[in-house]
Amino acid sequence: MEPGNGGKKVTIRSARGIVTCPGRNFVTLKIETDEGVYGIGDATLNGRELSVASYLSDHVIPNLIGRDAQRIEDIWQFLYKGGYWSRGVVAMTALAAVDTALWDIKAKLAGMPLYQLLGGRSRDGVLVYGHANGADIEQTVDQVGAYCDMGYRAIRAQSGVPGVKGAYGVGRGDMYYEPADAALPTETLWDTAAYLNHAPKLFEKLRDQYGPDIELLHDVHHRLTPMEAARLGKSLEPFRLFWMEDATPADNQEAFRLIRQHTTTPLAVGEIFASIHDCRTLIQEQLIDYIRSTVVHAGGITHLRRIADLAGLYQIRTGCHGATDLSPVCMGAALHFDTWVPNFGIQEYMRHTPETDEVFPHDYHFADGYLHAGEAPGHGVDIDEKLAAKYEYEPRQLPVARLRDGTLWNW
Ligand code: GCO
Ligand code: MG
Repeated sequence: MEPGNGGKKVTIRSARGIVTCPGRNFVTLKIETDEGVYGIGDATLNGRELSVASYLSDHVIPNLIGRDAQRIEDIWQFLYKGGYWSRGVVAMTALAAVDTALWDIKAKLAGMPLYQLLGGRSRDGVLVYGHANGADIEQTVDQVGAYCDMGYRAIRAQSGVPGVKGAYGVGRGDMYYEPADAALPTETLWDTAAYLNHAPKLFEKLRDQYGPDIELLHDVHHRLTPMEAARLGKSLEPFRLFWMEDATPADNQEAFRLIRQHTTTPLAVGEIFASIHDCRTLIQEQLIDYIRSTVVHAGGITHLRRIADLAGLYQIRTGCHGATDLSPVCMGAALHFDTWVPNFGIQEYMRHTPETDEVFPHDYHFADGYLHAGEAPGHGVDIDEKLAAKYEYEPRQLPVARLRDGTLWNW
């Protein structure tokens, strides 16, 4: 197939969702064309994987067969407007998978890495942040040191909170963090007072130990009210965080006005957003500094570019979500996006396990605190279907959190 192909139709011949569980569940959409070129997209929604798999097989794939794979925008609009009930995260994750697979195909047909097709390289490497966590401050401080030794220039730090069982972000073991740990939600405890008392001590210790230069990040994970978040932001100002993430639930975007009035600690939000409408106020009122939306949950490359362009008008930078429940396919596509996007901030990089990496061979690599997308045509990630078939789906859901009096809280 010569690049460009003179506008000849490239027909979608077949498409299928592939569910696999190499230690955790992933859903991958594979779209095949009559030219023998195929593309893949991540369709994983942690704890709701089968909902997206059935949305794809029941409602999306029948609409793809026979269409021209090159008509990415038209297919995006067809699936978005044609879905009618458009903006839910299941529909947008399914749409994202289609979009990612079609961009993969188009770049392969053009014979170039996806970032070239988007507009070429804007940076030599993609700054990433790793995840240091520990049962207490001491362990977490040691883990930050281990990530410094691995060459990370930016590190998220999460530690256990005295008296709080199952504090967010503290993994089992020191490398991989996977919160979806049971078929039904694990109940965890939350205690805001204990947390607000504890968090500043962690970052004071980190600055004492590692000095002012290493970039430190923290994820509050939706746990605080706006004024509590303002208080935490103020208490962390002496320790110069790169960002304080998900400080309060962003269902009410205007809540961030309250935080903004009280603290200069940079704010990041958006990993659970499914469309530009979920963050329009946050962006247009400059209530945040980084938008966390990513390829797999926010409508794919096509929609994420629109979010990034809006954010760029307000000097807000990207900070794509990149936890282990986003597959290497999403990571690969995100890295090409990150390599191009002008208002790039940082990319989350939670390493996948060796089993996962085996199922999803890829050409991106880590070096000296940066991830580098490969030069293979497309987004550079594939799926080994035979190997994937060996890992049966396992029912898993994300935890819930309760306060000490039993009140159901934000996890
Ligand atoms: C992050 C996220 C994750 C989520 C997970 C949910 O900042 O990486 O908050 O830790 O909890 O992606 O599936
Ligand atoms: Mg987060």
